[in-house]
Amino acid sequence: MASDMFSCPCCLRFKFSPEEIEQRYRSQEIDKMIEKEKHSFRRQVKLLLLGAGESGKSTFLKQMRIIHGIKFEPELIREYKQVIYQNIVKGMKVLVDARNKLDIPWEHPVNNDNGEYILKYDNSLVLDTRLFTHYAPTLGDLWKDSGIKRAFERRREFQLSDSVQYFLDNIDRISRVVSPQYCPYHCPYGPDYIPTNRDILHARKATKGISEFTIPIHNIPFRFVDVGGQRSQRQKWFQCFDSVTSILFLVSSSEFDQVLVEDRKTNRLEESRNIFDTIVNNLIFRGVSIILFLNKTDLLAEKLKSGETSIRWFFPDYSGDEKKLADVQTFLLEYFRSVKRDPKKPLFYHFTTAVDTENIKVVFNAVKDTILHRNLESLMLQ
Ligand SMILES: Nc1nc2c(ncn2[C@@H]2O[C@H](COP(=O)(O)OP(=O)(O)O)[C@@H](O)[C@H]2O)c(=O)[nH]1
Ligand SMILES: [Mg+2]
Repeated sequence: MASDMFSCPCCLRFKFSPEEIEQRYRSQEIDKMIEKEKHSFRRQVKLLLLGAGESGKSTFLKQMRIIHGIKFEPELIREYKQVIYQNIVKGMKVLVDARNKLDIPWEHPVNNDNGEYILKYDNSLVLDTRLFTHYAPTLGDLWKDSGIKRAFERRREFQLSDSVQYFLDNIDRISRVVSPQYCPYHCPYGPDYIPTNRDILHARKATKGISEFTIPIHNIPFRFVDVGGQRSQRQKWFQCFDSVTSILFLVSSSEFDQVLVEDRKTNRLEESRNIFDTIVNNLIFRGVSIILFLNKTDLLAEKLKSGETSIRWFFPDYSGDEKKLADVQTFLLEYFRSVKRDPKKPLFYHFTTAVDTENIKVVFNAVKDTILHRNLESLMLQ
């Protein structure tokens, strides 16, 4: 009440000198500024991306850039191009090696020599455009061979990165090089292949250490913290555990029939659930909202459709329809939800495909609402 009276210019005129009025105005402005500062400080949102290796944490962060219009810098795009070249050649080496070990016959015997040639590629060599385009026709021929296709179908028996199929299906586009004299724009290097956002989303490079990226969303800084997920990287996680608003925990839901890269024997889903157990039941995160992403829905759907594997072989208590996506998803959700010890702690969840921008747009909108709503609730309690 009192402050309303003071702010009314007509009343003030009769009580105070012009200097006093000016001073009061200035102090009111300062109060407002302090209030605003306090508010914006409290409103910073820190999101921790957690989950086992290859669950999709870094891909989700790339989507945050894409969705919020923050372009990848040209230098970063060049780096991704290298990563993509590496993903393809190393992926084909794994497939050729697996074909040999699994004793699968070649469809075209000439590919025996092609395979040997690719196996000789030394992983430490820098794969520049020149070297990659040299390998490209051989890679294309090998990918068409039914022997390699069969090895690919048996990929759960060895370690193959999930994006290899996407890149090999796109090898013609990725290996396109126009030599300078043929470039219609006469540019010095020709309009060579430039990775698209979709290609960048599929590029796989294991995260080492901790990487952060802040994006202002509705004027609130959203600080995303991405970490390495493999066993050797996890001891670094606790360094980023303070002042967390929300944890986005990613699970690769298509991995029910795969084993870990780290020891080649532990079931990947089991490992993922053990990590989830230590996070969701951790007292440090008592007031932190935890959002579970059952990711790689596209790959899970494909796997179930292929009929080459069954969740029941790995989880004998599965009682749903082995081919039905919704049944498997319900089972997986329960598999994770059941480790949560505090029944009062809410668990939010989404079925996601991190490489699909439209899907992540919808999911992130819902996540944002959850986070801001919960943040508001906790602010009101303070
Ligand atoms: N098809 C498909 N691939 C995905 C999905 N999420 C991630 N990937 C791919 O899986 C690989 C591992 O993802 P990444 O984000 O690096 O996992 P991280 O170790 O948790 O950071 C990358 O090649 C991604 O492109 C998904 O939902 N569907
Ligand atoms: Mg990562």
